[in-house]
Amino acid sequence: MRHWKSSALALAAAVSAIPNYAALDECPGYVASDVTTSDTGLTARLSLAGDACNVYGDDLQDLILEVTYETANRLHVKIQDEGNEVYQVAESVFPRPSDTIPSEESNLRFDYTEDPFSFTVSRADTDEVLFDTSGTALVFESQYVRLRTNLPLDPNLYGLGEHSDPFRLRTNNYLRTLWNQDSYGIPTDANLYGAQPVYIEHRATGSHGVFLLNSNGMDVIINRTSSGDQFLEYNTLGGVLDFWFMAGPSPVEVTQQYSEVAGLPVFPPYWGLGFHQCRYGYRDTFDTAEAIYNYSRADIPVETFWNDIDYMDRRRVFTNDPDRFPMEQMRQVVDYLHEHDQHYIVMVDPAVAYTDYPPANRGMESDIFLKRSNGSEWLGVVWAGVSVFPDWFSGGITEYWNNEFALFFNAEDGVDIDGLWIDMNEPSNFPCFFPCDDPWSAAVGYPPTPRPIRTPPRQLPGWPCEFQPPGTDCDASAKRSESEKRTPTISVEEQRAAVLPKRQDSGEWKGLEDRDLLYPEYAIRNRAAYRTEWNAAQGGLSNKTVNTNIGNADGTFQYDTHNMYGTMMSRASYDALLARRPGLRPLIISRSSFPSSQKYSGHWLGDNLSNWDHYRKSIRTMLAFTSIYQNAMTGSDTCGFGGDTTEQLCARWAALGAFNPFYRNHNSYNSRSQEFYRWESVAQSARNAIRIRYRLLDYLYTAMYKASTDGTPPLYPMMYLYTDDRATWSLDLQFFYGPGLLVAPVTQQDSTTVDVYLPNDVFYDWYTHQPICGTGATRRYTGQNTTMIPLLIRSGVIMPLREQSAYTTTELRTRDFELLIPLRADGTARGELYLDDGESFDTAFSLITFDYSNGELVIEGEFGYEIDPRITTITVLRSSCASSDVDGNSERRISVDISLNEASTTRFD
Ligand code: MIG
Repeated sequence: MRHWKSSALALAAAVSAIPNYAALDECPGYVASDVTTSDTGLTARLSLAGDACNVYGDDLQDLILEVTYETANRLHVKIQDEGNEVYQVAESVFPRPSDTIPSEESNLRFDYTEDPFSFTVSRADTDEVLFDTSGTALVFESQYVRLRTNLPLDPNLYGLGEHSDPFRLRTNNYLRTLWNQDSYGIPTDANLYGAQPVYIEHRATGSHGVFLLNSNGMDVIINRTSSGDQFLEYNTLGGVLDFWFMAGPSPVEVTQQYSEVAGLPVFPPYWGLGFHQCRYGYRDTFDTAEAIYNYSRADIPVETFWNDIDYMDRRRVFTNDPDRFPMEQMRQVVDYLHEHDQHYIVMVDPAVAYTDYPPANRGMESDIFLKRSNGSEWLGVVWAGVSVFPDWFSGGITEYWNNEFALFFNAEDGVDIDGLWIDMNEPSNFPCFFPCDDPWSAAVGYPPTPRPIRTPPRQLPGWPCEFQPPGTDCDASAKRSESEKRTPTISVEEQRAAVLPKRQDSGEWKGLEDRDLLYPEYAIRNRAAYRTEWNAAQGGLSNKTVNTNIGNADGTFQYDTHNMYGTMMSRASYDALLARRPGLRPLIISRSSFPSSQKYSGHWLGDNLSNWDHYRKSIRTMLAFTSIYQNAMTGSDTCGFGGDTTEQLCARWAALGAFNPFYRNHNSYNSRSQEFYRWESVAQSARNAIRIRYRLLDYLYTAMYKASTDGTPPLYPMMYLYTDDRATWSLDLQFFYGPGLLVAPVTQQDSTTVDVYLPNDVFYDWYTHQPICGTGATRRYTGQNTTMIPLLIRSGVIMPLREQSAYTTTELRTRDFELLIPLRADGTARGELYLDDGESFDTAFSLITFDYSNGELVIEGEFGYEIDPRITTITVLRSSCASSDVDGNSERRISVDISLNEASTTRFD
């Protein structure tokens, strides 16, 4: 421990948002020596070039530079400490690629200057510099690492999440903190639930990407110097500089190249792409069953029903409320859903109630919870009251987590879930005075007294008397609401005394010793730390989370691994779901994320609000996840989570949500009910949009398959498809759903108009099939009432559609196909279709290509999965936008009977 700060200093540090540049200017930088070049890269020693500046910790004397040309389009540059002690992300959590190629085969080139050390990454063919650290000293200290790259003025930068800022980032005075945080209301200019230290820069000459594998808290600053020079600067609280540069040159290629390092997204089961209904506040099984029934009565397809923490007994994970969600009733609901080809999902939180109940007791016996230095469990406060937190690094965690899932989610006598929702895994910890040394007094009120939601139609055991119908035995229910306390294994005094971190194991990559793991001198701008006075006064990193000086079983500390907590929970949960249903692809939706979490879970965008601003923002944040961070299965809470939605907003959002890969209506316990059947216009909008989504479901499924095999994004921001058209570079209110469908929702309240930017290309209206000649200008869509959403078909992309929609995806899979063939000006179009059983790993599949030109449709590919449905209609759309040899615009519908089990060629004259 260097020293403890007075709280006044901590306050000053917490609110100072930017690095002390004057002090950092004194830092000597490094000088390179012992350069060894090989076929595939180079290594060098970097030595501190002068007197240590020790601005935010101690300067490290000797560093090692390692440069590896990994593929033609991927370059790895790593700067780490010579002693191999500085914390690095464990290989077991994030395995690194081991590819190498001869440097002369690379499209990227690494160059360096010895003294002071700096480097550039350039395009090998054009010498264009993409990354350039010259002019600003590298600072590598025990608790602070700074690296700056010069950039062209006003660059087009995307990524660096999770945030709700515009898709194209601001370039002036912009600071993005990466530190996972429970973020109700998803404010802009703030760190949110996940950390995604990757960006894409787009230029007229092409796109490239930069990924920094570092899980420490950091501020990334994009700004200009006083003399107007543009830069991007990493300021981390530790870790090493572990960069991958991706050459692109298209944005799609950049993100594909990124997936080779960070991993490909999970391929969700087919049913997972159906519509999901959820809410916080279904207060019992009857309430849940009623909503399921009301959906079917309103004829709005609902594929999956969800229950939130309401089902738990006093909010304890792996329990059910014996009165409101008794097991036999839960099982009836689940049976009913399964009998109707529908599905069921519930939430699991990481924190386990520190009370005398089996999941806590078993966890304690298996020693899998995070601990203090004195060996006692570290206690925080979450929904269930005083809680302990799983240590995902502990040796017994897989067995523990698998076992809890096997027991509670047992198909024979438990809750037979089909998928999983994981929340609070930043991890979130309720306010407790920091350091959190008396969780019992902080836990007063948790688990919360159930709140009134609506007037109660039936008795609610455990609820206060005033919310019960007449005649309720209030004494009995009051008894059950009293939460039992576990006798703490240590006293409050001992908790207080045990604030020193446990001494870490020595060894590679575990982290330098003697760091201040609670109050690092450089204070990242953690929103929870600086937004409210209380938080500021309490210091930074550990607010609303597990104390950062708590050690993990592998000898690392939360200080270094915090940002990966949710990802490790996703991985453990993925394994647990797989163990209970071997062979079936798990569907998990997680709130927290980090590079590689996409290998295990999809993501919802957290606690947005039911307002127009958040409706609009849902698009840009979704695009960043699906199209940069490789998290294909992403969506926001349709109709909004917090606050009360309105009929108009919910009608619009029902349609927009249908074009999120993950489509779920969810809201908060005290918000007005917003199931789609609650208003006729919303119901109508939802029916329309779901019908379109379902007719296109195989097209989406094919896009998700591709995402999971080669990283092709399932959604395309406009600039991904029209990279040369500058007008597209900043667009984030319209986007492509798959490669061929342009979604352009009305985005303003009380408006029925939307201006859609159409690049120079041929489009067709989805509804009328009328050709629309894009000219690089906006086109106004008027008269769009709240049940409508403008959709345009991009010419050239053949879409396989189901002839009809259905109530469930099981029924949908029996429908025949229509092939929609929107011709380019040159009379050609191509498309793809992936088919399999919809849920198994390593199963028989078909991957079919459709190729249309000169009036001939060629169907080829692999035909491993046999299906009965056939192509029964071909619809060819033709325009005269750019071609003189087509006379007039035309649509041709032809009845056909073409098998999807074999190759064929069909001529249409
Ligand atoms: O502190 O489980 O983002 O979707 O409904 C709130 C209750 C905890 C936050 C999630 C939200 C969920 C809620 N959870």
